[in-house]
This record gives sequence, structure tokens and C-alpha cells, in this order.
Amino acid sequence: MAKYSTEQLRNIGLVSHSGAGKTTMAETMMYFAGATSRKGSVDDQNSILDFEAEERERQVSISTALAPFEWKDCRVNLLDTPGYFDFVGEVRAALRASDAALVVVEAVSGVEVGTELTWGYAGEYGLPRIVFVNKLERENADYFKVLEELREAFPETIAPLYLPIGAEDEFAGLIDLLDQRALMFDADGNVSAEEIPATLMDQAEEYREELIDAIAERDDDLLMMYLEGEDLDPDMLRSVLREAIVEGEVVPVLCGSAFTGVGMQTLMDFFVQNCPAPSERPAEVATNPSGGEEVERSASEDDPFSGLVFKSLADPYVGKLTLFRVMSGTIRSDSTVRNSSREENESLGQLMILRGNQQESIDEAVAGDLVAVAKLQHTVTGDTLCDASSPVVFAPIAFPTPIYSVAVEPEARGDEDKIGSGLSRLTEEDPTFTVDRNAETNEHILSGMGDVHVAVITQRLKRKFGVGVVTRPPKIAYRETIQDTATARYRHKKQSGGRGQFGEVYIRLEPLPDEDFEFADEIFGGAVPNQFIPAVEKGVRESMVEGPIAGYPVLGIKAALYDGSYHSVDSSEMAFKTAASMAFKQAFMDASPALLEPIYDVEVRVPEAYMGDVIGDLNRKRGKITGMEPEGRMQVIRAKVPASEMTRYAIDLRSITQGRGTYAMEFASYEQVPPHIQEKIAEEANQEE
Ligand SMILES: Nc1nc2c(ncn2[C@@H]2O[C@H](COP(=O)(O)OP(=O)(O)OP(=O)(O)O)[C@@H](O)[C@H]2O)c(=O)[nH]1
Ligand SMILES: [Mg+2]
Repeated sequence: MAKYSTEQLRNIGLVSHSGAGKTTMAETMMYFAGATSRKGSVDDQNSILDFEAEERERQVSISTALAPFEWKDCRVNLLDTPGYFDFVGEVRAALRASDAALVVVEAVSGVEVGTELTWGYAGEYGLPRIVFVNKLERENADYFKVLEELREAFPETIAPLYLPIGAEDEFAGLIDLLDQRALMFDADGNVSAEEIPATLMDQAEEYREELIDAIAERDDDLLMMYLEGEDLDPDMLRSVLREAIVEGEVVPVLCGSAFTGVGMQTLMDFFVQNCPAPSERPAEVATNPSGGEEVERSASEDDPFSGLVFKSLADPYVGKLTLFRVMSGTIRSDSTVRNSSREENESLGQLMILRGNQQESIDEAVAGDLVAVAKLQHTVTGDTLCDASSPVVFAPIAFPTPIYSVAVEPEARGDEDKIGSGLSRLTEEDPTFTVDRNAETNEHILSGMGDVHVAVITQRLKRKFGVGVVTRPPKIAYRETIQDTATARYRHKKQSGGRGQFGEVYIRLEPLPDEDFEFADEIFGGAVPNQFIPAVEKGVRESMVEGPIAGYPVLGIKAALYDGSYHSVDSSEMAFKTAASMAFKQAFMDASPALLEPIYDVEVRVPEAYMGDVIGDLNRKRGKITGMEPEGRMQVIRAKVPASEMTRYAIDLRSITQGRGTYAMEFASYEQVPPHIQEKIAEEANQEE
């Protein structure tokens, strides 16, 4: 690939609701630009960008793929992100490395939840937005309806630059409103300019006027000329429009079909002419790791080198691939750089440009470019790499926290260790899931963004690291306690030839709210000799590890040893321990035993329209609503809900709100399980034994 300067680079993040056609569009553009010799297809499972088995099989993108191509003296780096909700972390990271967001909207389904969400993310990163209405050749495609929906959903100025010629299977070209001409496309990617068909002239005039209005408004000189009825200079119009787009004030709308190729070259031209080069974006604010003061870094070859890692790929054979955006300066292959986030040096080997999983070596990369290196030692996604003599650290990428957990177990015995190491390698490429070992339940807990995410991770674990696993809901960490006081006596006595065993204890159990355990020695007159009392306490403590109701740890109990008897020869620590443990179990079951369950503080954020349904669902989940308040356009609902009801909440909330709701939760307290549920849990636990 030829060398390009910072001014000749365009980094465009493709975002949308799942299935709008991002991957197909990127494949078509790469093919038309001559970057690939065949057009990969999602449907035929040979997409160059969706190259992982998990993506091809499901026919959706799961991770961001880079799709660079050369076009009109520029290199356009497309970042093809996944639209499916579970992979939102990929979208956020890709937008961090982009200079503009192309929001793809399907011409049939129009504005969807994913459109709204990604629109919001682009705003968070201050990126200019461009809309592309795709699939215009489909039956029921309606460009004008989509325009209306866009205007309804978003406050920004929506400015269509093109109109379709012909509808559905007769869709064949575009009216270029600025240049006042018709563009006709053929399947090989040839475009020819023609006169606007007479039948569409009125419509073209109407929309052109609207567009000119929107542009003229942005510039005083232009507005004056416009109001005075002068002819407007097309170059001036174009430059004012470009500025308004780069500043995010106007959102241009383009359209076409990735299938028939209509509108693809227009879009590619648009990237080159109207999307900002990295050098046109505001400087990045970073911190100096030693002094803590703010430092600016611009996408300029004159600034010292800095880079931000936006993606990592784990490969069991090649090792790790690290993708970073050169934020400032230039970088050559085989340089040593500082990872200022980890305070380590890293030797970069060969720099590469990726296209899907194809790699092309390059010697040098300039500010703004997106490059890959293999086998870094310390670096993970979100880290800053920089020139050691001018260290900076960029704000980390804000990844969402995992909200859906399962327990994983190996299919094959003896693979326990491999699960942990395989999963932790996979977390290197995906920061939106975590793996923990729960010491209490003895489970590997895998937490991610949803059930599809978790399924993809376990599939990858098998494919990349050869570990097959089964998943199930995590065990709930119940506790057992008592609500009344009760006493029990137990005499442990065995005579089996030789020396016997003897120990007798009287134990009283009392509820001890807010504390785990207390032991009281109330023996007077040596009914139980001093040397055996620790054994009694030990017997009680050991019985508390697996409580009598369903085998969960016991807490909130005071145990008093108040009487007993011994035998001068046969008594032993062992005998007293056994007696204590038996007495404990008896007293426990007589003291109104109760099962406690973990309760979470849950905070749900949803658009107002879903409040009723969300609250109804939380009530059904035995939740107690503790508060509600508006926050911007959202409503925040707070509730206390039992953990056992929340294991699938990520999935439930998504289906109630079509994906518009988000939530977070944390452990709050233990509370008593309702009796009928306690019975069920006890029954199940006793069956397992
Ligand atoms: N009719 C028609 N179908 C299209 C067009 N573009 C894409 N498709 C189809 O739409 C489906 C989804 O396309 P993708 O390219 O995978 O969409 P995506 O936006 O990458 O989807 P995610 O990766 O899940 O976010 C596939 O079956 C494509 O063949 C188009 O212009 N016209
Ligand atoms: Mg895709």
C-alpha cells in the first residue's frame, strides 16, 4: 500500500442496529476500491471482515474488523463494528479510534434501538455523524419515511444530500442535490452522470432548496447572498457544508444499496471530501504520568509519538495482536516505546495494517493511522503507548461492566486449570467479560454482557484453547440462621471393646443479629472439664460450615455450652466435638431455622415509557422499589431484589425495553427467604445428597 500522510487518512466507524448491512457495505467498498479481489459475503459465510468462526456461523459481526482501502489519494480505514447489543464494548472502543461515525439505517425497518444507542455513543465521543440509508432496493424500502423517523428521533439537522431514482427492484441511481445531476450505477461499480429525469425534477427542486436553506444558515455571507437571490457559488456551498458536518452541526444523509452497489462510490467520495482527517479533530487531552498535569496531543507529525490501544486479538498460535491508533507523531517498526499505563517498556516488532485477519507489513505509521503489532508483553486494550521522553496517558476507554453471569464447568474431567487460563487469555481480547473463582461455591463464574456474549466466549474457548465447557446459573450464596432460642442435649457414647468414647453436652442457641457467631462457656463446677471446651466450640463451628437446612453457611448465632458430663477414662476431644455437633444440629432445627438470601441494590435506567413494565417485572421478582427519579430523558428506578431472581435480568430487561434499558447492581444485605421458597430449596438440596 502506498504511504499516506495524516491529511490523507479517514477513520470511519461503521455503527448501527444489528443487520443494517455494515459488513456488506464495507466488503462492497473494499472490492470497488480494488483492495480485495472478491466481495466477501455474510450470507455465504465467506466474509473477509466477519472472519471468525463464531461470526460466520451466526452471520453477525462479533468483533470490530478493520477494512482499509485506497480511494482518490486517501486511505479510508473503515472500522466495521458489531451491531448486536452484547458487543457494545467493541463499538465504544472503535469509536474512540474513529474520526467520524457512519450510522447505517435500514431502508425497511428505519430507525431502530441500535440506531439510537450508537447515535448517542458517537455524541459522547464528539464525532461527526453521517447517515447511510441502506437496502433501498428491497421491497417496502422507504427513504422518505426513514428521513421522517430520523428527524423525529434526533435533534440535529438532518440533511439529505441524495434522493433515490426508482424504488425497490427498480432502484438504479441517485439524484445528487448539490450538483443537480443524476448518477446511474451498474453492478461492476461504474457510475455515470446524467440529467435528472423530468418526472423527478419537482421533488429534486424541493429537496435541494431545503438543503441550501440548511447550509446557508451556517454562514453569514452565504445567507446574505441567498436572501438577495444571488446565485450561490457551489464551492462555497460545499465548503460551508463540510465545516458544518465536521463540527457535527449538520448530519448528512446518503443512501444506496450494498447489494446492487448503488451509492457506494458516492459514499466513498464523501469520506474523502467531507469527513475530517485526523488532523482536523480537536487535540486529545492526556495527562503526564509523572506530574499529573494535562498535556495535549494533536494528530500531527510534529508532536511526540503517542498511541492508544483500542483492540487486542488473542491467538493461541501467533500470540497476541495489539491494535493501536497513532494519536500523535510517527512510529517505525522495531522501535521501543513506553507503555505509560503500566509503566513498562515495550519493543514493537513489525508494524502491520490489518484487513480482516490479513496483515500487511509497513515500515512507518503516521499520526491518525490504525496499526497492529504482535506479541507485546504488558499491553492491554485501553493502554497508552508513547515516546518515553514525552510520556502521556490517555483516558481509558469506558467499557460497560458485565451484567450477566454463569458458572462454567469443564466437559472433560481434569480441564479445570485450562478453563481459568484459557478464559483469562480471552479476556485480553475482550475487556467486557470477567472470570472469577467463587471460593464459597467453588465455581468459575463467567460474567459478560448477555447470553449470546457468554455463548460466544465458551465457543471461542473450545475453538482456540480446546476446552469444552458447560454453563449453568451460578449457585446463590444462601446463608442459614435461627429466629428463636432453643436447647438440645446430646450424649455421645460408644463402647466397642477397649477404650470407649464419651461426651455429653447441653447447648443453647440464640439468635445473634448483625454478627456471625459467638460462643459462650457457661459451665460451672467442671461438668465439662476445661480441656474439652475448645473441642465443643470446634464441633459447633464445623457444623456451621454446612448448615442443617440446605448445606449453606450458618451465621447470626450465639451458642452457649451450659451443662454436660464426662467420663474419666472414655472422654476425649473427639467425643465432645461429635456431641457438640449433634447437639447443635438438634437445637438449630428447633430454633425456627431460616434461610437467608443475598439481596442486591439494583438501579435500572429506562426511557419513561417502559417504567410501568419494568416496575411490574421487578415486583414479580420479589423486588421492593426504593426510589424513582428522572435523569435527563431517562428514569432511574432503584429497588432491592433477591439475587436468585436477578440471574437472567440482562435478558429480561432487554426484552422489556427492546434494549433501551441498562442496569447495575451490587450486594446489599441478607434477608430471609419466604417459607415456601425455603422449603423448595431445602428439598432440592436434600435430594442432591
Ligand atoms: N437486500 C439487501 N440486503 C442487504 C444489503 N446489505 C446487507 N444486506 C443483508 O443484510 C444482512 C445483514 O448484513 P450485514 O452486512 O451482516 O449487517 P451488519 O450491519 O454488519 O450486521 P451486524 O454485524 O450484526 O451488526 C445480510 O443478510 C446481508 O446480506 C442490501 O443492500 N440489500
Ligand atoms: Mg457486521
